[in-house]
Amino acid sequence: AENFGIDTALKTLGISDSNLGTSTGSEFFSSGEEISSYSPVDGLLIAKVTTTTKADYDKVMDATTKAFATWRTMPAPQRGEIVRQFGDKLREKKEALGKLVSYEMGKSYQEGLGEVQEMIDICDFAVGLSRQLHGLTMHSERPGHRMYEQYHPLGVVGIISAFNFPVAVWAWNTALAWICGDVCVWKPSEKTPLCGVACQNIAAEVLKANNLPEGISCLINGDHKVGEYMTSDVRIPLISATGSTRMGKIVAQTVAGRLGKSLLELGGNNAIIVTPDADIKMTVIGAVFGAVGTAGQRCTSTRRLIIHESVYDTVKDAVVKAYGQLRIGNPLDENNHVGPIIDTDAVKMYEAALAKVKAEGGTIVVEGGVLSGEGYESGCYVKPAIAEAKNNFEIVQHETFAPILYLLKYTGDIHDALKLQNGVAQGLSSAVMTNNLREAEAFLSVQGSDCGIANVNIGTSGAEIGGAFGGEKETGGGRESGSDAWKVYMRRQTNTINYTTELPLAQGIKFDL
Ligand code: UN1
Repeated sequence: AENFGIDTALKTLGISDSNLGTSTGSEFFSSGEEISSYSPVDGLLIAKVTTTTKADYDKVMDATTKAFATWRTMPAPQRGEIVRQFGDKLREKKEALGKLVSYEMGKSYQEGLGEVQEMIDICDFAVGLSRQLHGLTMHSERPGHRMYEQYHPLGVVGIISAFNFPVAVWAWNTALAWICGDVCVWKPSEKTPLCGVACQNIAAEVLKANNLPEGISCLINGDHKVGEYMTSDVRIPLISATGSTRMGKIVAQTVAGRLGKSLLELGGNNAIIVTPDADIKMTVIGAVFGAVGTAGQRCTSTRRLIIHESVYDTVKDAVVKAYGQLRIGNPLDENNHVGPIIDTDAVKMYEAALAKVKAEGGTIVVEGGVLSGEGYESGCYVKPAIAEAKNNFEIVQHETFAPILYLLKYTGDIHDALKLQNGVAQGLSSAVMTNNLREAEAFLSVQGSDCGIANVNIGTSGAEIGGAFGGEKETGGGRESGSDAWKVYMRRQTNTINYTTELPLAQGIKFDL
């Protein structure tokens, strides 16, 4: 169906009905079973992709290992030039790709465009970085010696990504890996395989135009069984995996079992602390976008509002009022704020979470529910809900990938709020809303938030690519994207050079022959 220009977008992205599957570059091949990609927007089949068999996978590994041998010898700034062209291609296809993200995954078109913008931003960042892969120079303790460190390409990077950011997370990894001299094998979520195909086509176009070998960017498809080919493969020194904590624990153990490196971006249970000194208007915007943006399916989605008792009713009323204005519907229609969640299994988890919070003694203040009728035929549209709860409820301790916001009340000072905020297993994103300098600094201090991301007067979601993205505890400890996150994609080498005719030993050790 011609749904807000989706057919044209599919054409622009080279998504046809036939033979989409495994790829080491421009051609697709596969002999595995088919995955059908249904849109949560209208429930219709978009296209089918074949899964990667072990034989297909070995073909991919042959191509990518071979590609690495040449790609790693290209000077980093020249690899940066390839990434620059890739960023330009993304600019050209931004609307089409944003539309596909919205249609296959269900987030609003605006957020789909935002996601592609994150890809463009990381390309720009990586281009600059391609001239800044610096190591340090140290002073040797020995005369006539020079000591320094350098960073070399690591090899094949295996990327496992989730449905909620079906294109950006791949780009964060790929753009950095490429300038670092690595080659990539990507397994996108089996819930958003066409986003994978579209990105692979864009990358392949650029690589081909530059006469680069097959295998610099590879695509494999399937569920965790296909992921396991990579996690257990000694030819892949780094696995970068985004997804649930459950998945991360399995990946971490498998990769550690062969002493490989893993970069993990797992679940969050993000809170905004609202203190007596909060700007209520800003709080409402941050909290509502954080809770209902991407229909509550970001790792950084706001799950808990920790509100001081003195402003509790004011904040609650304002947030409830804002929820009353939310329009739920086709995410390609820019009049809507909230699209569907990913599939009907996710709808069941949403319903179970609402039942659980009630059973544990919570009070629903904005009723949830599954929408039906015209425009909601896919069965994936749910109402964003709000419940008053306690931090120690089991369901509150748990990350439910759906638009459910828990209101928690605190008494006392910022440290009491921090106890609640840190009192969960996850440690991704956090925020405080306050105009009080002491509260803000306490929140950021050593006794403050234990998360990888801590914001003041900003919500929990919507991080910029320039910072390192990731979190602590059950979030997995990995850092992607900006700052010095590139270092994990390279191997570090310490070099000491003796330019004398003597061979003095370190630590002054005497060893005369
Ligand atoms: C994720 O949810 O997997 O900060 C990533 C944000 C986005 C990235 C989220 N820039 O919400």
